[in-house]
Amino acid sequence: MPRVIGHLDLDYFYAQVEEVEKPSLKERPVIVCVFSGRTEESGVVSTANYKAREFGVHSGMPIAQAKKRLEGHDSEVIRMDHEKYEVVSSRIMEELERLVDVLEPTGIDEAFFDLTGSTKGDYGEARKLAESIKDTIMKNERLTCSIGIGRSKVVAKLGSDMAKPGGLTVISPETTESFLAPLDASKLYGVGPKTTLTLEEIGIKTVGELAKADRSELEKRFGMKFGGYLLAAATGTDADPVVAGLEPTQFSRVVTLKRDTRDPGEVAEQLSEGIRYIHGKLTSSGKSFRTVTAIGILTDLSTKTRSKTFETSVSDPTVIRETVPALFDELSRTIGKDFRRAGVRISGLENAQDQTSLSEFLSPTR
Ligand code: DCP
Ligand code: CA
Ligand code: CA
Repeated sequence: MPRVIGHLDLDYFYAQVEEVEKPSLKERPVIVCVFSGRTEESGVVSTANYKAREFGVHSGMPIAQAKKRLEGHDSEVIRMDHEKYEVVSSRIMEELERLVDVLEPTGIDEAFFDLTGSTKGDYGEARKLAESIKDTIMKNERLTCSIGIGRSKVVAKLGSDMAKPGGLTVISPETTESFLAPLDASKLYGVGPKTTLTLEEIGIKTVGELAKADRSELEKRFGMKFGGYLLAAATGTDADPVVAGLEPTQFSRVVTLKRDTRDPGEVAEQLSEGIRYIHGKLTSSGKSFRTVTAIGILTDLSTKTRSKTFETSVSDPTVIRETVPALFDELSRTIGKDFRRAGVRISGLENAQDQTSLSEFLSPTR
């Protein structure tokens, strides 16, 4: 049975999350930026929506340069809010985990998955499943993504790259060779500028040419391991399995407050449901935790945190409810500004084999 491997990548992720929060942005060029703080404009573009990309703006570009390119085009500059994207990302990953046989997240906005078992190697079935995954993400999060399906990770990744934005590329085992052959070898996962140059030196430009290359020649140039990988990648026979994602290391929830406030009680109250969600995650995963963090996003959109770490790991989730107001109380005293958004994170997760009794964490350390 051929393997059925998928790769999913969310489109212009940070910027698309911002568009969902403020739909009028969809009509305008948007750049999400990381400000270094040195001068008002210093920093880089983290990502840009496709409207902004039309003007040549891209990830990693200095903010000043991006602004120049977007001058007169009614663009929006947004400060990167990593917590926010993390929260959306973990929700999507959890949902995906239910929809596929095995999920291997490889970044904040992407994951490999395996559908071999549930499709019994049927690529028509795989197409339907991939479409329903796209529909689910659209329905739940209003976000578009790109998916590639193929018989190996390398092929699946090429498929999702090619499908960008918003598409689906299904490369069945029968069409893999003809799909790969005309592509530039530099498109293959793991083939950077240096490898591309060396390949060109031995007369290889396309994946088809690489697939026909002499194994010993590749091994001589690139070493046994990477040489072998190149040949496998070029023939769509790289055998790397999809490995279930790492154990979660944290659970978090961030909400936008009904009104800006610095009252810890009011903040804790509005985080009630988020805390309940975290309780649920703790119980269902059988984890205990060491650290509770209060996350405050202020009216100037800066993020401030305050945490408390317990000496022993805690499995009683009511501790979160007790700790959060105190942490927000401390936070609000130091910042002198209102919170616009607020969140809770628990981390230092461990498997809760032995239940820690309440008395054991009554003397917390900082
Ligand atoms: N990112 C970043 N700095 C970079 C590249 C990316 O901060 N140099 C962040 C912002 C992106 C996210 O990581 O939204 C995901 O990166 P991708 O490379 O997948 O790029 P995008 O999702 O933004 O766009 P695409 O539609 O091309 O996938
Ligand atoms: Ca992406
Ligand atoms: Ca990505």
